[in-house]
Amino acid sequence: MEPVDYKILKVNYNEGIAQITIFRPEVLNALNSDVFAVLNDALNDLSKQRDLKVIVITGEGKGFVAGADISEMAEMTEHQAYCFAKMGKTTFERLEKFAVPVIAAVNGYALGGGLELALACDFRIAAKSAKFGQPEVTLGLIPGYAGTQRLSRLIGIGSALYLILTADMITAEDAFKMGLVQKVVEDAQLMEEVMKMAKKIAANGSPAVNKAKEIIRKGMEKDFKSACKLESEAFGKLFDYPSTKEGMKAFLEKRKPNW
Ligand code: CO8
Repeated sequence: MEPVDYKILKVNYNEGIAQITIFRPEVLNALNSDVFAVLNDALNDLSKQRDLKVIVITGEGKGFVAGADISEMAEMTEHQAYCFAKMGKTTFERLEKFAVPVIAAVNGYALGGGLELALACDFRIAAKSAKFGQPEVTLGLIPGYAGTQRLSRLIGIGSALYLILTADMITAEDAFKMGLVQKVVEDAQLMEEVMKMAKKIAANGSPAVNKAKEIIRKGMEKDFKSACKLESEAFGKLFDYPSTKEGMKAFLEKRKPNW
């Protein structure tokens, strides 16, 4: 797939790894309706790429995403605010359910809707100088892209309440200690480290990787017994894929799998 330049969002594609960069550095990549529209276009295009393995999302400049666009929200009516929240929620849910893993490469401010975007990704790798927070209550708002729900499920109710009620902005190291990010790296190494990780994932059997994501996510919405049943069904289904046999055959023949 050729690089796509939507002006406010750019997509680069290389060997099954798509890098989506939100590109509104002048407002720290704040999310407005146009960003959601092109992000959906980009996801439509990517869903047609048969060799797609991993998506990486990042932001241009010193922000990952500093939240929903306050200048657009400030003028909204109740109905417009409802529709704006719904558009963001639907888009983030799409990322969460996307067939391949989605990694957030958090290069800078991940605030409000920006943190909610990172939460909808499968995991988060942060640059050392990145900052995290849910400042909505300082604006008289609450998180509106499922942040109240995803944050508490990810880091526990106490830490989620602390972050949302105080609106404290925390460092990448503190976010790591809370389990909000999975790894912190030097700023200059962020994309290199994330791409290394993406390549590692891409080198694994992709039906297995994608099934694991699907089952972990679906299982979180079920009780333990039903979730384990889902896992058994998925485990069985994988044996319909040639890559499953190839992975085990390659091990036994002491060679790399030829997926
Ligand atoms: N929306 C619009 N513009 C923004 C945003 C934003 N979220 N964040 C930053 N900007 C703009 C600034 O206004 C500034 O523009 P200008 O140059 O024209 O003055 C430019 O980006 C650069 O920002 P700063 O000069 O403020 O940069 P600093 O380095 O001094 O400060 C901060 C960086 C601390 C990140 C600061 O910009 C800030 O506090 N930003 C707002 C963060 C925030 O409150 N985010 C939450 C927004 S609310 C939200 O996300 C709700 C999500 C759910 C919505 C549900 C749908 C209705």
